[in-house]
Amino acid sequence: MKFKRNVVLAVSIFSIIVAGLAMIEPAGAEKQDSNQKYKCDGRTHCSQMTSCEEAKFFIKNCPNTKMDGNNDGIPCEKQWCKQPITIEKTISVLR
Ligand SMILES: [Ca+2]
Repeated sequence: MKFKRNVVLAVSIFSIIVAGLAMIEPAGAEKQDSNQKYKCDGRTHCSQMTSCEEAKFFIKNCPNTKMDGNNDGIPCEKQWCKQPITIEKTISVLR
């Protein structure tokens, strides 16, 4: 009788551990998802982007993007990834 009770106890402890692990795992998966901020969803144009970062992700990872016309690796220079027209340059012109 006593032995059986121990088995029951062991089984319930085991299932608590399993349940615990099951709870941990989705949390880990969620973390991975948040690393992957963007995903290819068929958008190809700068006007459909919301940031330079997003546009960069798309030209790197997604097919058929039309956001880097001059192929310099920087998408959407006009809308999102504005080249910093440096203050230094402006100053040197003023000088
Ligand atoms: Ca470009």
